[in-house]
Amino acid sequence: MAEITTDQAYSQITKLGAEPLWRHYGDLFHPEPRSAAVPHRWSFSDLRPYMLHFTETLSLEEAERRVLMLVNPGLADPPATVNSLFAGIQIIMPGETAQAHRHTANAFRFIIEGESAYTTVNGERVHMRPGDLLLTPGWHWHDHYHEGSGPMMWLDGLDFPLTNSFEAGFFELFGDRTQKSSVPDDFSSRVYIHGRLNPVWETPQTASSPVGNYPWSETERALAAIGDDVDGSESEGVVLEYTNPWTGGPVMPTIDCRILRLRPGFVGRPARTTASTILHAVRGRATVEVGDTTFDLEPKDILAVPGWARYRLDCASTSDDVVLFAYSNRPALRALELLREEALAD
Ligand code: 1HN
Repeated sequence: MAEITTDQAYSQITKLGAEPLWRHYGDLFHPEPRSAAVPHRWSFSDLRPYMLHFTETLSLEEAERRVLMLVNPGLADPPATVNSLFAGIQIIMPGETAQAHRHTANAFRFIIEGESAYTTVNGERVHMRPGDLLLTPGWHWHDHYHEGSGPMMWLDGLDFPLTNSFEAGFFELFGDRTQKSSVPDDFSSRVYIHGRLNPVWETPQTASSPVGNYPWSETERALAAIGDDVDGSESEGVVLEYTNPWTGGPVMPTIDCRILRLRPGFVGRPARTTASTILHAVRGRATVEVGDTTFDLEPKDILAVPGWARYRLDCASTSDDVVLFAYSNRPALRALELLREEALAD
């Protein structure tokens, strides 16, 4: 090679599509994870009037789904709520249908408000009430229908930031607007919800839980049965994971879902995890520190807790319980041997 200066060598390798690792090393390898996501709270009561506004101006024939995306200020493009996970709030009005489709992204809904809507998941009508957790695992057909009165709203959780980053996102319309019912209504929650009693005639079909709905009545019963004399976890109080009856593990391969009960006066021990988490306040008022910020969560608010951020949960009230719903990408990190979790000093 003819004599060239080092500056010329740098610019010429760039033209050849190469870069010197030694000039980028510190940007690529950090002693600890750095999350692009920031801690952030979305106020449900602030967003609710806009949800209602769009029910008047946008029909479900015009929108595939009437969803407000909760976009993390640090993760705008492509939009995500925390690393690998999405949160949105969906609204559907009486008589409306959200047409049948399927995608490789895993999804769930946690019901916030309203009754008498159902989602048809692979031919099974799954009815929803506030506090219910409904699953639509990847590549399951699903459409929503509201046969009740008043607005129906829920929190949508999806892992599409992950499926898209793997470049493994597929999407398909069913063709007909709705699926026909081909399975007894609420079949899966009737058959699979009994904990240690699983149906012997059924065989596992997918890595995800076969349960269409984890009803709030069962969740509430479990929390009540545990009672007040059990300590629970130092950081998260009485915390229960929704499980896949076939495996005892998470409900879907990339997302786990939990319910937390903080008793009045609970002061959590700080902790951190490489899992990125989204919290939703079901009942009561919680105070949550994430990194340097303290958030007062009102009922129905949603909070982004980025991976490896220090967090601490408090029950702000001394008379009422706090109940929080939490979902995270923990199962994906565990499968890749990237999960690290630790309690911190106060
Ligand atoms: C989706 O398909 C639903 O099926 C909800 O209800 C939210 C957000 C992004 C992409 C697809 C649904 C969604 C979504």
